[in-house]
Amino acid sequence: MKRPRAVVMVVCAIALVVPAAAHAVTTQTFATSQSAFDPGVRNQGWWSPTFPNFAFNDNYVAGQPVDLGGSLYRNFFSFDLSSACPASSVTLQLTRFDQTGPLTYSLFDVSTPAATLNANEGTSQAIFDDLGSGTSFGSFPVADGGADDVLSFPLNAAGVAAFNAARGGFFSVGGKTPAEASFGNNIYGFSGPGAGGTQQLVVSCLPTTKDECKDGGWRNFPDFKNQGQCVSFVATGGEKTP
Ligand SMILES: [Ca+2]
Ligand SMILES: [Ca+2]
Repeated sequence: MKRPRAVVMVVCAIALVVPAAAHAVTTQTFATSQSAFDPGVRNQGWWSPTFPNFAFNDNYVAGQPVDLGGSLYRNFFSFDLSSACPASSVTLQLTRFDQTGPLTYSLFDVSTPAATLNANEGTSQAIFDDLGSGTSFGSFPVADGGADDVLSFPLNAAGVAAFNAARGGFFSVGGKTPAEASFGNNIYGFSGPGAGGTQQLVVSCLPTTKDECKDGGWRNFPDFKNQGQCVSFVATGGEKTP
C-alpha cells in the first residue's frame, strides 16, 4: 500500500525533531587517563617481584625483557567505572609498542585495590602474583606487528561479569605472558606521562529501562533481534540473557 505523501512528511518531521539522545548510548569507552591516581600519570603500569618500579612510570611492559635485566614483569590497567553501563561485551585495547616476537598474552582479575595497584613504587611478589593468577579473562595469541598497532583483547564471560560487578568503582585488569620464563617474550609500552598510545576499554551497553527499548531503541543494542527481547531483558533485571 502506498502511503499518502503527507503522512510520510509528518513521519520525517518527527524523526528530525526526536533528538539522538532519546536513544541510549550503546557503547562506552574508558581510558586509563581518566581519574588518575597520580595527576598526569595514566592508571597503568607494571609490577615485578625483583625489579623496583616508581609510581609515576606508566610504561606497561609484560614478560621478561632482556634490556630490563631479565626480571619478570606483569602489567595492569585500571578504569573508573563510576558512570559505566551494564555491559554485554568488554574489549581491552592497547598500543603494542615494542614486541620481541609472537607471544600469548593472558588477562586476569585483580584483587589488589586500584589505589594500591597504581602506587606502583618498589617491588611486590604479592601484586605480581595477583596480576597473573585468579580468574582468567582470556588468553590471546599476539602475532608480530607494528609498534603503533592498537591490539584488541575481548574479555571472556568471566571478564564481562567482573566488569559488571565493578560498576560504580574501579575495575582493574592484570596481564602476563605465560611464556614469560623464556627470555625475551614481552609486550612493551614506552609511554611516559602524556606520551600517548591507546589504553582503553570499549564496552557494548545493555539497556536498563524499557524506554531504551521502545521507538526502535532496541536497534541500538546488537544483542536484541526485536523490541520484545529487549523489554523482557529489562523486565527480568537482565537475567534473561539475549
Ligand atoms: Ca602509578
Ligand atoms: Ca588476580
